[in-house]
Amino acid sequence: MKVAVVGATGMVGEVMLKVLAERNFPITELLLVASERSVGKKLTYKNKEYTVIGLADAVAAKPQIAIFSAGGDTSLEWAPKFAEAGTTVVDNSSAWRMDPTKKLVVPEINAHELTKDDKIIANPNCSTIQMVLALSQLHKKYKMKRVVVSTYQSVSGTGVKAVKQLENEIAGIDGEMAYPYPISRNVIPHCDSFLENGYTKEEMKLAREPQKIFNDKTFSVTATAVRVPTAGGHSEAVNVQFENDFDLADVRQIISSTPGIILQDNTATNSYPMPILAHDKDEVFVGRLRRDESQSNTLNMWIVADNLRKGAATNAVQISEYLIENNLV
Ligand code: A2P
Ligand code: 11C
Repeated sequence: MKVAVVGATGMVGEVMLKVLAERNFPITELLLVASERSVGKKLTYKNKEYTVIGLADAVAAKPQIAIFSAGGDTSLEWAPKFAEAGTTVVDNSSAWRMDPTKKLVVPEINAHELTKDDKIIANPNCSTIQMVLALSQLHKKYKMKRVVVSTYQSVSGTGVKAVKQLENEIAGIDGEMAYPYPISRNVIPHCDSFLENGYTKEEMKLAREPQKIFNDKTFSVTATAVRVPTAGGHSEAVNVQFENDFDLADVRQIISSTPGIILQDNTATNSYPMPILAHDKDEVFVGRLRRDESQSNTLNMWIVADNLRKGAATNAVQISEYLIENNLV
């Protein structure tokens, strides 16, 4: 496969290269692409040095797959140009997610919907991916009615500047601020920008993307997204009300047999998911499973995943693997 990684110099791009190498992705030719600022820069993949190229050169090279993580504007402008040249784009930005002509894919849930005609495929938001994966098999069995989610999101979701802000604050160094307030020793109820309805964009992604991924509008989601001073992963407290009653032992069994999920739920040994345990892992970790005693058919759970891995790079690479395995590129 001739593969382009667009945004290769970025934070997700770096993890993308790591994941592609770890999974031994079948690459015959690799194109590392970034903005004009980075053209000529050297990057390493599997101990080999590559020179960063620009987008126009990458389109002309006609890769079979281009994995994008270069921001929404770059995707809006360039993904169609790659698609026109015959390349299948797997896009990590929010640019195409809610476009009704594009599929929004978490491979374990809906990759079977993909066809050869899907030339631009959207990767969901990181906090959406871990939540829907944890809920997918429970939804199948018990049918979700309403989800209330509160997130505790890692600074790595904002980018390099935010990671640096946290590091500087911990070290007592004055530096550039990614957030309007200090993040060390603080939590900020503000992920991405505010919308007219009073929610943030991140909260609306959590509310809207799951319905598209499950192709089901019969349930609703409401979210509060909060930034916390952690770097290794996003955590989520999820309260889910089902149409049907469930058995907690059965819930545990379903969660532990869902591909891509690890059940970490033993209060006797203080075993529960945390960002320090999920960091650099591809799986989604689920724990603190308990019945909501205030309402019927309702479950409380705690979900953690590395937002740069399953929340971004790993999911995009898994989509690309599915395309190859099923002769869709
Ligand atoms: P560059 O390093 O040249 O700016 P991050 O999310 O960590 O900021 O990374 C964003 C990635 O997207 C980087 O690889 C960045 O390249 C790339 N990028 C940003 N703007 C453009 C653009 N206009 N064209 C191509 N790549 C872009
Ligand atoms: C965050 N979820 O942690 C964001 C980062 O729509 O892909 C990714 C934004 C997106 O702030």
